[in-house]
This record gives sequence, structure tokens and C-alpha cells, in this order.
Amino acid sequence: MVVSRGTKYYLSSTAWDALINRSHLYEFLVQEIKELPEHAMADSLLENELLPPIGSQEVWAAGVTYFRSKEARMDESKNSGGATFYDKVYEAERPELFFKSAPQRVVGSGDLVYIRKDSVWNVPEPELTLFINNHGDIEGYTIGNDMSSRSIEGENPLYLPQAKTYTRSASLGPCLFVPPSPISPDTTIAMEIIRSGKIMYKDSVPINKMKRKHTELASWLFRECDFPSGCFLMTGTCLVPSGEFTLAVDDLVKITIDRIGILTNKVGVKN
Ligand code: DO4
Ligand code: MG
Repeated sequence: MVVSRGTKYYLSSTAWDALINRSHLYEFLVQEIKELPEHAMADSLLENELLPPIGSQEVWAAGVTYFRSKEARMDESKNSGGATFYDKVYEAERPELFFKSAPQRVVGSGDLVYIRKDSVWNVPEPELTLFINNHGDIEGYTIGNDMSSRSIEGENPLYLPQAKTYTRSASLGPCLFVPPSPISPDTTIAMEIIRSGKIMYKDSVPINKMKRKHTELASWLFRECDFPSGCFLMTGTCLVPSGEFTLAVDDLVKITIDRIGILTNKVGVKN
């Protein structure tokens, strides 16, 4: 389904990979919906009816792309001696890029995200997420939640894959936003964490605070990797709750990015 200017259009093709992995995706969609019947947007779409906007793509993530993230990582790893790595990668030409999730582990808006039972300090990371086609061009955007264990990551930077990659640690949605030109640098990311109806955390930041360019991150990722159906790339977080805060089961995480929508997930744990 395509939503354009408050109207819904149903595309005949349901093959997601083939639909999104193309050059000039915006122009293609504009052409496709021209001949299609219009459907009024009755009520707002129910968040639990929306699948994550992913097919067979891998999800990668960039780290320490904002000053706030660098400060927070240096602080959490000061006792392990790992702090200096975050400082260095923030300044380095080569960015930090890591594999975040296989597609089958990704959840969508309205689904549960998990915190690890062997971790004592857990946070959501709200991140603008790029959809990059197989040629390395950014064709769309979505909202990502890079769920993370700060205690595991802080104990030793070599534990990063365990801090970042586990069941239901990656959430994407609520849609794939396909604009005619790159997303505005004034775009704001906001996050709210709600516990038993009470707001535990609320903050927002414009994406223009990021140190690196989206095209720079995409080109590093595509240097030596092929992505036959394209890939998703989370661009890093700038919103970090204070050191005392850790997520609890049943917390609600709401991430909003202008023009894309709201990604909502409740927190759970694996049985
Ligand atoms: O280096 C650790 C992870 C960084 C990260 O996920 C972020 O900055 O968003
Ligand atoms: Mg992150």
C-alpha cells in the first residue's frame, strides 16, 4: 500500500524486495499510483496492522555518529579501558559500522522489543534509518530502534555484537518514507519512554547534529559488501537517557520522526 497526500493506493505487486529495490523509487511510485483507484484514509492506520517495511534485507547500524553517543559510550566503558576506542572512532575517517540484524529478527511498530535477561542496563536507541538500494543509493527512510545493552557493551567493546544483536533487538517502521529528495537536515527525532502511564524520558534532536553524512555512511558500507536486494542502515543515536535509567518490562517506547510517523514498541523479555 502507498499513502500519498492523505490517500491510500493498493499496488498489485506484493513482492516487497522487487518493489523497493530500484533506482528512482519515488518517481516509480508516483507513476504506479497514477492509474490506481484512490481510497480514503478512513481512520489512522492501526499500528499493530503494519508489518516492518523490510523483506530479505540485512540491517546494519552506524555508531558514535553524534557527540552525545561518544560521551555516553566513553562513560560506560571507562572501567574497562575501552573508552578510548569511542573517542578515536568519532574522529576517524572510517565510521563504526556493525551488523545489527537479520531480517527475520526485525519487529515492527506495535510489536514487542526485548531486553536481555543477562543485562542490567538496557536502553532503546532511536535512529533515522536509511533504505539503500543495491547500487548504494539512498531511496527511502524509516525509523529504527537499535535496542542495546549498555552493561554488556560497557564491560568490553568486543562484546558489542552481544549487546546489539539478539531476538527482537531491532525494530523498524511504521512505514518506508520515500521523498522526492533527501530528507531535510532539520528533521527531528523524538523519543518518549512511558512506564505505567508516566513519562520516564522525553527528548528530541534534529538530525543535523550528526557528524557524518548519510551518503558517507552508505558508501563505507558498500565498499566491500554486496546487497542484492539493498539494505537498511541505522544512522546512530543522539538521545541517551541518563546513566541511572534502564528499561523495564512493559515500558512503552515511542519514537517519532517528522514526516515518517511513530514507531511504538512495548518492552518484553524472551521466555
Ligand atoms: O559503539 C557502540 C554502539 C554505538 C551506537 O549504536 C550508536 O551510537 O547509536
Ligand atoms: Mg545505535
